[in-house]
Order: sequence, then structure tokens, then C-alpha cells
Amino acid sequence: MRGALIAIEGLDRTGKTTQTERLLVKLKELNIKHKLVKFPKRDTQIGNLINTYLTEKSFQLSDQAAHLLFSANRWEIIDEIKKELQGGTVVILDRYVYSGVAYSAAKGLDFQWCLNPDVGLPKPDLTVFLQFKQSENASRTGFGDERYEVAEFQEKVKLLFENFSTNSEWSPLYVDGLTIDQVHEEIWSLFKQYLEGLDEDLQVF
Ligand code: DGP
Ligand code: NA
Ligand code: NA
Repeated sequence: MRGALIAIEGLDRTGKTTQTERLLVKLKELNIKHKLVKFPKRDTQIGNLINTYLTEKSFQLSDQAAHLLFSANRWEIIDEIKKELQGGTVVILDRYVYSGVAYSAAKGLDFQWCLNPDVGLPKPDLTVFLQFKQSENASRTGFGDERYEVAEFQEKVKLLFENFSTNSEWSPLYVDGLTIDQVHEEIWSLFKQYLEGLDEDLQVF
């Protein structure tokens, strides 16, 4: 049995990082082998460049070049992720291909062009998409620190994420008015069925 590949997606400040951490605590309690990978993974050389791009607005990079760096950042660690899965470890991704495409296409790049460099990456077994019915995330603390954290841009990203809503692994989760605990319980109920591991091969984008 291989481990499940689970992605947590959403706009900025929807609570992804809080929820992935909650999930890790739970898996630890249950003694289930797990690994978290947060994208962009900023602690590699490519990731360092991405971090500079996101945090320093004076850093000049074409939209296409930035896009390909984010994709390269996924490809540079994918063999490690596959190895973990083969060894039976559950791998949790905090953002993945969906963010890669949605954030770049929101700048006006062609959707399929954006997806192309990620074609061949493994598809998650489950992708939980955290979202608000209202544009509530703009009022959450910390919003606005980085390059993409601008309300109008986030609205465009939200629309582009919709393109994935017909994917079979896609599970939208509205977090309006829910507490951290309640969101955690919802994620857990989606996640539970994958704990035993899976027989079938991973699909690819
Ligand atoms: P985070 O560390 O999760 O807050 O992500 C940093 C920012 O980068 C966030 O605004 C979303 C954006 N982002 C994440 N992955 C990608 C990607 O693959 N491509 C692009 N263009 N943006 C991304
Ligand atoms: Na962010
Ligand atoms: Na974030």
C-alpha cells in the first residue's frame, strides 16, 4: 500500500497553514507516518529566488519566468515525495499545482500554458479547497504583506481556481463562520478514508 497524497489549497489567508498543522498533530497522535511539504518550498536555491520575488516588490522577473520557477520548485522535490508515498507515508501538500496555475493565469497568462510545465506531476488523491463565500479573507490579519496579497488580484485567482472544480479529487470547503476546530473536523472527515493507504497508482496532471 502506498501513502495518500493530500493537498490543501485556497487563497491567501484562508487558514491553510493552520489547518495543515492541525492535521499533522492529529496524524502524529494516531502514529501515522506523514510528511508535510509547503509550496513554494522556500529553502532551496530555486525557493530562495521565489521568496525574494514574493517579498521584494522591486525584484524584476517576467510573469513567465516566475511561473516556471514555481513549477521547477515542485519538480525539484517530486522524486522525494514519490519515495515517501511508496514507503507508505501520507504526504500533505500546503499548496500545489492548482495555486501554480491559478496565480499565474490570474495575471493574464494562458491557462493551458500555465498547466503545461506541471503536466506529469502526480495528482493528489484528495484536494481540499478552503474558500469563503464572501471575500472575507481580505480582512484577516496579515493580508497584504506579499506581492499577491491584494484583494482584486485574489478575486481573479478565486475564479481561476474554479477551473479545477470538476476534477474528481477536488473537495471545496466553505469556511465562513467556522472555527479552526470545526474546519479541522470537516477536513478530517474528508481525509479519514485515505488513512489506510491506497492500492491504485497515482494519477498525473
Ligand atoms: P504561501 O507561502 O502559501 O503564502 O504562498 C506564497 C504566495 O505565492 C501566495 O500568494 C500564493 C503564491 N503561489 C504559491 N504557489 C504559486 C505558484 O506555483 N505560482 C504562482 N504564480 N504563485 C504561487
Ligand atoms: Na501568502
Ligand atoms: Na499563506
